[in-house]
Amino acid sequence: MKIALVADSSANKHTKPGLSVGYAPMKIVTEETEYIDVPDLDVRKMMEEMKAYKGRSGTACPSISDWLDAFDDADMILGVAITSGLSGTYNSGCIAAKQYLESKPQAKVFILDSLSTGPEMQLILEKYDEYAKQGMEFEEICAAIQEYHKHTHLLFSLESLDNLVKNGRVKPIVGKLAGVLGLRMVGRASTAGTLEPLYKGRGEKKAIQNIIKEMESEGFQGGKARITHNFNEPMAMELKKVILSKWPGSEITISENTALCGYYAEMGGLLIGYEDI
Ligand code: X90
Repeated sequence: MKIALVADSSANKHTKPGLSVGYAPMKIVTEETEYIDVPDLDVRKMMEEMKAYKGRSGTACPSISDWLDAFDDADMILGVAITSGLSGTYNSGCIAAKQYLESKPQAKVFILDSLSTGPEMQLILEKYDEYAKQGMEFEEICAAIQEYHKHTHLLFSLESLDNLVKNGRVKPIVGKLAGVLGLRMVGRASTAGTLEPLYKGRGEKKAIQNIIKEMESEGFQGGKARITHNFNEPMAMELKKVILSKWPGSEITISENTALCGYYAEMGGLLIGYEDI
């Protein structure tokens, strides 16, 4: 039986060896260019071009046929989508699933609404992979992943919320907090799958302290943490170091955001997904 792990590209390219994911690409669009969030897109070049670009820009969720391509004719499809609170991606994934089942009624498809994005989706994909490798049945996997999802979280640290505000993903008043040079906002994915500001402070050091404080109060106990960043490896490494000194034995990876998270988290932005088990 062929099993496919699928996600939209906001999950970012997965770096775990042996884990293969079919990505339904999101798009970043300007009045002149369309960047498709595929694994080999040059994200730095895109960010530089966007910085120089003065016109309007936005994003688009994967189409139904993008999802169907990612399903790859598999018999069991285990998927995860960016929060339905901010994107139509989950909805298009569900329509794709319905169409897929019409043409392949014996297949099994489940797509989880992550109520989050990026590195929290990586944790979900890794867990699907574990379940699939253990030979668990489809129904068992669906129940277990929803249970696991209750124990995963997303925090972020952003220097600018301009693209989120411009695209109506946060209220302008929230965006203003991070508008001042050197100020960083630390926030989390709310239970409704929207962006919830928690702290603002000057500099990366303060942001890291706030992230640690939040991880502790949400019950992190030295399990997995997945850090993704926008060309800010020093901050990611520092955060990893601080987590390890407080919770030795934590299993932490660092990787780069691809285009969708890159566009919204903006230069220097950092996301962290972690589990509280
Ligand atoms: O459908 C589309 O066009 C995509 C819209 C995506 C909007 C939000 C992307 C957020 C990316 C920024 C910080 C994390 C916020 C998490 C809130 C749940 C990353």
